[in-house]
Amino acid sequence: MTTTLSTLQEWVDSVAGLTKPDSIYWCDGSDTEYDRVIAEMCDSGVLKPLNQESFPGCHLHLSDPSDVARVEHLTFVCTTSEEDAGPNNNWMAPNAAHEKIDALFAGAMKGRTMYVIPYCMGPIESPYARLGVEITDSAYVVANMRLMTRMGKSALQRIEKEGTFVKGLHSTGDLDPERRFIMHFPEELSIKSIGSGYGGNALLGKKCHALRIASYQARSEGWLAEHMLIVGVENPHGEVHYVACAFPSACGKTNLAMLIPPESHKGWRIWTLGDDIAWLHMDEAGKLRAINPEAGYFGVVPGTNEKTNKNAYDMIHRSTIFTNVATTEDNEPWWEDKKSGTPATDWRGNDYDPSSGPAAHPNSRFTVSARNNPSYSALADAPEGVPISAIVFGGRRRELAPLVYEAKDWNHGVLVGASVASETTAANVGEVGVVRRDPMAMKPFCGYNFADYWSHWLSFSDRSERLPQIFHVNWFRQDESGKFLWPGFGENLRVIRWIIERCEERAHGHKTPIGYLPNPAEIDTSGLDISFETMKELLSVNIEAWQKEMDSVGEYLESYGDRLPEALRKEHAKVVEELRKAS
Ligand code: GTP
Ligand code: SPV
Ligand code: MN
Repeated sequence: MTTTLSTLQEWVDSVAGLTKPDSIYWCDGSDTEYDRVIAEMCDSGVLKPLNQESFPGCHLHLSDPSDVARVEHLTFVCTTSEEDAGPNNNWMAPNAAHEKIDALFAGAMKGRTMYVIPYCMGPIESPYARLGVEITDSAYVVANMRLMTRMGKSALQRIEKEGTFVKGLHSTGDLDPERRFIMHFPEELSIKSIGSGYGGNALLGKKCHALRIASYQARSEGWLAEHMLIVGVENPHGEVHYVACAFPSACGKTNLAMLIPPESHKGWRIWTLGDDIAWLHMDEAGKLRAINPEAGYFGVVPGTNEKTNKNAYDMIHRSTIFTNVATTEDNEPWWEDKKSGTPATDWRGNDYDPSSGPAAHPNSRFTVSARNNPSYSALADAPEGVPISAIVFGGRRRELAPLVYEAKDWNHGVLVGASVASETTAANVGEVGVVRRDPMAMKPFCGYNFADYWSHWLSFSDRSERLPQIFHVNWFRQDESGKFLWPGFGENLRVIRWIIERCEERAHGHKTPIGYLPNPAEIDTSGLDISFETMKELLSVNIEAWQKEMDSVGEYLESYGDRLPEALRKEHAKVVEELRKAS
């Protein structure tokens, strides 16, 4: 296979000239190709088959121990003007960045195969879908892209028809963290990534394209590319509301997207459309519609069990790639909180020794096709996407943030999103458990200046009166002993129900300075072992603590200087004033 599109052919030729691969292979996306690539990786030791009786079609990949997560400190947005990238991004001038990274790419594929992967982000027939081509020397990337995107022949056909595509160049390089860079050139629609084989750094269709490059494009074209799950919630009458939720990395998107309703919620059903990324477009009626640009999940493994997330637990028992989990004597994958089996070998491939840390890496991942998910919604393939009733922001906050509250209106909702803070997790290399600002859960992923991004969000209220209502949730409040106050997981449906009832104007709530909170009786706790005191604590607003929080939010917003939209400053001032009155 080659291509009739000369710009594509010329780019492939020039990359081959620079990287000097032994051979070039164009991916067609077929099952035969997938099976062959997997078999080749098993031969070379990159993959190991897991127990094929209990885990048919499942394989294990152990990465280099220094290459287990995203590397925000090595991730750059290379716009002509530094201001366009904003204080939220690392920046390098495009010419300097190309020079630096091309020097690392020179000869990087010697002795290796260069794979050309045409892919489509979004349903192949969707007007909202976007195209890309990733060139990589990693067979692991090929297999993952096959599971995560619509990849191969049909994507190439659309690329040849449209002529426009995002150019992504990736090489595993020598995995030396000193020679690792993830660079984005939004003005050129291109990405260059070297020195890492890890998901978010190497599967360029995902965070690099579908968020960083796409958010930049979305701004000038009037849509939104967001770090959001998309879920359909069906009530016992068969009515379905679609909800899009932005939580930071490793803060519960995959879990919420495929939750199993609690026993007490007979007749409720959950339909998964996406677990990580949503592209939101306004339709002619002024409704926001969402598509999931991805076709598979790259999910956190630890914590997944039959109680917390049975759908995920079941779906990763076949045709799944596991990265950096432990294994049992029987060669089954094992991870912390799996609740069955014992680890024999850890994620480094050593005999398991509890004194050397967790058996599975805390950021170990599964890669699996969305079609494996028992709660998969066929509408994930609908070209026009689904209408969104509610947008929900959230974070991992031991203290302060209540279980749920609703913003007063769209503009206040933008402030709520911009104020999101969350404890850092193992999804990025660095310290874990420190609270940092993560606006709209996009801190690592917004491809341009956050101040401009908030202006763009605010602009939607001028364009429609039928926008989704905006909420904030926090599943992660803890008591002094570190125990979670809220049971979470499937029980989160109880909170989602209130959110939907607000959208249907059926729940009253009460107004507080930070927004509308549920009246205690409005969250159904039937069948839950939770005290009235705990619910009261989860649904209270500590005025003094919130005054401090809003001071810190104000400082953060002001760090964006002149570009900070005045309307956001005004929303902040309004909340500060209401808190003052309430104190
Ligand atoms: P990314 O893929 O990194 O974007 O993460 P994500 O937002 O999809 O997070 P995910 O659903 O994988 O959850 C991350 C971790 O949080 C897992 O270990 C879960 O078990 C845990 N978790 C998810 N939901 C809840 C919840 O409601 N309560 C508690 N206590 N933990 C949760
Ligand atoms: C995240 O870190 O938010 C992920 C995993 O979803 S990665 O693809 O590595 O970005
Ligand atoms: Mn994510």
